[in-house]
Amino acid sequence: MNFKLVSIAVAAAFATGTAAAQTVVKLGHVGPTTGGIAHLGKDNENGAKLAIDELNAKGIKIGGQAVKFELLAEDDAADPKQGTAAAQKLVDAKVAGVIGHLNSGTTIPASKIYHDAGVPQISPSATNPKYTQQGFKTAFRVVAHDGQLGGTLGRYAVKESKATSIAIIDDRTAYGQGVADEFEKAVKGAGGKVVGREFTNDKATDFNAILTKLKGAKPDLVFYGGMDAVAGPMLRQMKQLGMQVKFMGGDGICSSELAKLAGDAMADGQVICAEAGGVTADKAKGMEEFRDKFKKKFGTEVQIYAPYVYDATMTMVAAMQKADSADPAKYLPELSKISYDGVTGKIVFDGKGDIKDGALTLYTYKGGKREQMMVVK
Ligand code: ABU
Repeated sequence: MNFKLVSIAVAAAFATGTAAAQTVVKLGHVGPTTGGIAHLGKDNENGAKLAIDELNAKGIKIGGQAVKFELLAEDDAADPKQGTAAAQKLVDAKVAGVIGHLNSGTTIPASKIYHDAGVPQISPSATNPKYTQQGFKTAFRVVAHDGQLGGTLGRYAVKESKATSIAIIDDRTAYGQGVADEFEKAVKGAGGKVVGREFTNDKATDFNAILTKLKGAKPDLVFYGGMDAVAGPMLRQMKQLGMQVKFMGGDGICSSELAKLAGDAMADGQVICAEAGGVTADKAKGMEEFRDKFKKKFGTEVQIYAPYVYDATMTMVAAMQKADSADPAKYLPELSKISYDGVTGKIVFDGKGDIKDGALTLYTYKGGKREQMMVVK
């Protein structure tokens, strides 16, 4: 493809009569910045903004030219149709690469559009394995997938939490159903008993019917495959029904916001969730500094994936620097063999585009705050 992405912005220095040419490299970011999980979409978008601002402050040169990175941020509202529309818009705008999308349900259909246009895409948070199983050389992800998430949580529920009767609910999205299936498989593999399986949707607010049905099966642990915006009200309704049993979920519920969404319905230590990445002890200080920097700039705590978005953006640009080109055809081979030392750990991709040696972090909540339990590889 003839991908001439550069547009030249000339910053005229009128005082001296000299002019400095800057190559503008457009990078896309897509996440749901409206709707129920807008707080997560904004968290991701801010991770990209932070990276772009730092890259521009560094004064990077590519192909001998000073580069100005421009972020084209799109909202897909976590909706597959809006996701593909946003992807097409970014392709038409001739972005050099895309960071996103946030949800598996939008990332997977959008990945075909980026693939067909030859545009590299790194998802910082979509965990459905299918994303990197389509044979698209343009698709990468910097987090672990649902097989790892659901598998680890399922084994943990049986072996560490010692749950004997487990109920499962999912939101029927690509992510929610996928992670719940993996969890169920792992529970059964570890000798655990699933006493009920129900589903809802990612916009639901009333769970009384399914919770009442599950309550009859007397579970001592409920797993929810879905996002925090639904998990919070679900926890409230569980408490109202006198069902304050252990509650588990994947990365979609594992936000700072969950404590607010659940209000006083969440008892200390009741909820266990897993982020699909994790920093080992040697990286803890760097992550702490990142969180401080993020809070100072945006006035808000990191929700889940802002550091992964930041790293994904930096990784993409590191590949451009290695190729000395922002032309996707030229830097894509460098991206596939990159080794980037990020704030979230080392980013190296396997042959499918999945992160090699991906970690998970288990969290619980105490006093309304997310508290790290352990990092698992
Ligand atoms: N991984 C949780 C949220 C994003 C998704 O995979 O849909």
